[in-house]
Amino acid sequence: MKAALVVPIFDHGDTIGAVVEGLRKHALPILVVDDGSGERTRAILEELAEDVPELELLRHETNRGKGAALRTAFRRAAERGFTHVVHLDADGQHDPADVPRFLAALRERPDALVLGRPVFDDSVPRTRLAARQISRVLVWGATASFAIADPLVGFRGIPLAAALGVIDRDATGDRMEFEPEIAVRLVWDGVPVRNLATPIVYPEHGRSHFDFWREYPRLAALYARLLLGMPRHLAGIRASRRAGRRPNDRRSREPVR
Ligand SMILES: Nc1nc2c(ncn2[C@@H]2O[C@H](COP(=O)(O)OP(=O)(O)O)[C@@H](O)[C@H]2O)c(=O)[nH]1
Ligand SMILES: [Mg+2]
Repeated sequence: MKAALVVPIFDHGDTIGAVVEGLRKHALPILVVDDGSGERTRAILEELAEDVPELELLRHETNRGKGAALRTAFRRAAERGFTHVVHLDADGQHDPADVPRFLAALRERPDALVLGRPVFDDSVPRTRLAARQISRVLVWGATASFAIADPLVGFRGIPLAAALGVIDRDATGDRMEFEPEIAVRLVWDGVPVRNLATPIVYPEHGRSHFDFWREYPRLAALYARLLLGMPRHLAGIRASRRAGRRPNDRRSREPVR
């Protein structure tokens, strides 16, 4: 396994420094995709790229969306010869100290998709939890399984060959709908899933670009498409269930620390 770390970023200049600092401890190449951030974040990223030799800065000139940024990162990582990436958010909601657990899970099952299973503290807004619950149930329907514990999580271990198989074949969404979509499509392709408990915090002054009214129609359309597509993919779903069986695996339910 040859792994790199990936961070998609849009205007999260205030938090990226600490995230990169946390990631450097793992001594792996870091790919940061600046998805058309404004001046301030752009300047911070340029400075970081100068200070951190193992950091490669990729840029979209205009904002194209988190899904588009992740696709850029996956393609670049594969081009550089990496077989796997671990990606996490730039806004400090994920704990870089958990990266080795994602790497260990990938090493143990190089063919599997490793998803964070969010462990929230009291900082999580109630409305977010409710929206997440709806997403989970819809994705359980679309995969006819409980393989995916949380389809919206942005802390993941990705087997690149399988992910490129999806993004080179299917026109996946550009924005926040990309993450649930690729997870479901990987399950449809027979890829087993491991869910790793990991903390997700909502910092007091945290800024989210998740605009409910902008994302909601996109997510609703995606879930409708996925639910309709499910019957055609039952064979793959069964294969992943046979190969994985991970959601019920005690190891995948272990608490963090
Ligand atoms: N590349 C890219 N990243 C984005 C975009 N919007 C958000 N992000 C990044 O995706 C991650 C999650 O976004 P965030 O706004 O925190 O959404 P939330 O955590 O779902 O509320 C962060 O690392 C953001 O910097 C976007 O349009 N493009
Ligand atoms: Mg966030």
